[in-house]
Amino acid sequence: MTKIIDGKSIADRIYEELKEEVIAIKDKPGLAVVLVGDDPASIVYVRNKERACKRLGLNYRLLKFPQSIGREDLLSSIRALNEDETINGIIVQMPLPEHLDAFDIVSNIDPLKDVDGLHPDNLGRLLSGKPRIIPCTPLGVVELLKRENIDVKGKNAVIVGRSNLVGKPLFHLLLSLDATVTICHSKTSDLKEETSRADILVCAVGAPKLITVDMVKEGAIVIDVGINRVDDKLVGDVDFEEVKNVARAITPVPGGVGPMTVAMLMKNVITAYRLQKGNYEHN
Ligand code: BQF
Repeated sequence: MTKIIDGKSIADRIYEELKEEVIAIKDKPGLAVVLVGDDPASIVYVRNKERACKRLGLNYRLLKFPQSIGREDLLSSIRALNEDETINGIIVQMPLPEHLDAFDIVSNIDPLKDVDGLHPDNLGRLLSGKPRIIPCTPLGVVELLKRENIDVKGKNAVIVGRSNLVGKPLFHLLLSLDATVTICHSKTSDLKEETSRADILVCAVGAPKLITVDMVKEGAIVIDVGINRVDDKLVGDVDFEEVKNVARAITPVPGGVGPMTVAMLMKNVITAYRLQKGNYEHN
């Protein structure tokens, strides 16, 4: 029988664990979220992060800027957050408007406060096998596998999607866990051939029903990172109703990887707080 992996209830358990960690900390760690523009999906994500902070008793600050904000104005507010001792984590909500370069903006966050783990220092450390702050979604995926007792060592892990946010960091995380890892993307010549070999298949593209049942090996673990709005409903990148009949385990959308991403952000805020206090016991 197929296991439907309940990301929401695993995230709930993580919140209970993190609550204990927050209680043990003398002051309240704080997260600042920088939101540019008013993309409706971004507004939902930002609200989820605020709720998670409230749940754990973390300080939360939202900085909202118009779509038209210039680079210098945005950077000066980020520099102020870098200097603010009540703020331990800073995230810039993605996507940014066209005229702003995400790499450039994120490179100006203090790497010890970069709780999305996207600063080049943090990405470089992950690639070197010495991670400090790991991007939330990839961290959520491996935490989900760990808590479901899914061993990745020696397995064929196939990732569809090569973004800096998900595919590339996840490649390094799974590699460090001794999986044999393949990344597929829009120019992959035979996607079905690649995905059919996967013991663990992760899809992070943003294309509804990209992964159909004929592309999945019987007994595979299927992790759906995609979030797409179709007819006012959220769906992943995997044709869930079909694929669930052949997979050994599969994550639903919503309620799979999404809640884990937000829980891992909270974990990263606590990690960042400790790094700033000079306590290097983390992850
Ligand atoms: C759920 C994100 C793409 C691009 C930028 C719970 C979230 C989503 C889904 C959430 C995401 C995705 C976030 C569910 C934050 C995850 O129940 O399935 C939570 O809030 N996410 C983001 O901040 O930026 C994104 C996806």
